[in-house]
Amino acid sequence: GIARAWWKEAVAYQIYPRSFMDGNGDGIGDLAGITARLDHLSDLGVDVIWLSPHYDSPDRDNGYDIRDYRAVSEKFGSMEEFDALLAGLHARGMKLLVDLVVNHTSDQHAWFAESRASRDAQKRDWYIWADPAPGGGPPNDWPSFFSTPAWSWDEATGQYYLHLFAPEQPDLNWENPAVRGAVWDLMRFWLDKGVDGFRMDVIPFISKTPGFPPIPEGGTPQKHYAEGPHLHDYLREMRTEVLSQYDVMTVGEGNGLDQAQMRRMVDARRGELDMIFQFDVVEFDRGEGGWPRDWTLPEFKAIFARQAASMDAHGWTTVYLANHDTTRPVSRYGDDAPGWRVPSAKALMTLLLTQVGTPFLYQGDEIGMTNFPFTAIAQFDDIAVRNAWARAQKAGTADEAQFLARLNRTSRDHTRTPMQWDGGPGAGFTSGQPWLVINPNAEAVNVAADRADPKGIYDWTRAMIALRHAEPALVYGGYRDLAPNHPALFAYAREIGEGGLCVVLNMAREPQRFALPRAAEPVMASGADLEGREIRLDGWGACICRWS
Ligand code: TEU
Ligand code: CA
Repeated sequence: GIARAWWKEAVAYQIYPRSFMDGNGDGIGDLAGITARLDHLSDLGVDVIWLSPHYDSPDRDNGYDIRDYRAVSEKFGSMEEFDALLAGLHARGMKLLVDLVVNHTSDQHAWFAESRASRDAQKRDWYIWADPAPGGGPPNDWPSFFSTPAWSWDEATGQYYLHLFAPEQPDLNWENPAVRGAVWDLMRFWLDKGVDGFRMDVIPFISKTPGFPPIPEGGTPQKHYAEGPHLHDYLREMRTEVLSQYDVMTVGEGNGLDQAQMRRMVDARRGELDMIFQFDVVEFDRGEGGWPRDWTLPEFKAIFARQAASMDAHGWTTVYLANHDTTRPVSRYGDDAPGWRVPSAKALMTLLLTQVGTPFLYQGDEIGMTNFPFTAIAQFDDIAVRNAWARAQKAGTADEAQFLARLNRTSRDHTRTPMQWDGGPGAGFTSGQPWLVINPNAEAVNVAADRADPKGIYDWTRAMIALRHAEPALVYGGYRDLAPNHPALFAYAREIGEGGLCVVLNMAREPQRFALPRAAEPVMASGADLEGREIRLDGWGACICRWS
């Protein structure tokens, strides 16, 4: 059987601090704001909070460019307010994961200033410097994730430095033991404060192929830095040096990795990470040039079957539908049209909370927040958008209408708009001018309105979390897709031995009927009922039964 662990049984919830709750009216969410809203989280029943970066940062990439790993962002508050948040979570029985962003730092980090000072600076090899290619230009053809080359020229010292993301996010040189030691130190700093673990940003990318070879023919540049030659050594060193001394949980991003590679990072016998974010669910519907493509439900279901199959007694995964890099699940996998938003959001919450892996909810999805209807490029904040637009303009290919159409279905800013607490001004998020646009539907779609509705999404989500906590089969049970080819129904069983639960979701508007393969009792239903062995489902209905 599977060894029990608190982090396998937990339900996690991601907070993007600048958009959760503004405590002081400057328009930016902050730590005091989160602390003021802790009852929202404990009422919901979540066990673990993942807090996106709360550190001192020039915010080129909204905190994923860290200037000082041991300081709290002035925008978010003080170290005292961090301690108060942590104490408030612990007092309510919740745990806190902080974000560990150590593939790169900000270019304003003191380490980078020292590194770029001169070619023989003591910290020169804390970052990745290289001479121009023999014919001139960058050392190789790797692109960054933000529409520029991955190399930037440093005029003063006559070399290029590597950045897989923005030029303001230089990559650390993990080959250097002093760099690793500094990372272990900053991890201990937060662990000694009592944080309960880390979410690890682009952790598969920390080890680069020496010599920086060009992109392989027909391949991708990730080949040379996702699961690079020393990734597993570094992760094991991290466990020996740091993690093994604390009872904590770790979750790594799995970007750029296939199933076998991800599996190596979370196999408990290897002593690396506890669980991983698999990327299929947030990448499978992207086609040419990042445009959304048409997809079918069997494709979607196959992702969850693969996630389940990738894990066994020795490995663990997560399940999630959104984070701060995606769009809103109800607009993406559900149906955000009037009349369908609420039932489809409930169906998606049911899916999230009954699948294999530790579930991660994203803020606002518990009330079915939707994508934002962007009408102008000026409304976006994300560096990914700004850089892509700048590049298109430079290349003379900028077509604003087309660009907007694509971003309305793909931009990361859809999940970054402020949390909608009530229907008042500032959506109850701020008494000031919000840092990012607030969705015009906040008047109707908000926490106060949803919680006042006994058939609301929040209450359904709370009941689903309670069910997950009560039913070991939902955590440790096996996974069986009961109708992998059905075009509209998602039906599966979570079983331990002979017993277990069966989940049937209608993922479309047309009513459906589903004949269960064996007798069952209803457990929870929304827009569905069980008669004999047949489940009748309204559009986007959801039903959970227990095998008799
Ligand atoms: O994201 C890394 C990642 O998975 C990318 O695919 C990201 O979604 C893409 O760049 C979007 O344009 C992590 C963080 O979650 C993201 O917010 C940061 O921008 C990035 O690392 C750099 O730290
Ligand atoms: Ca604030």
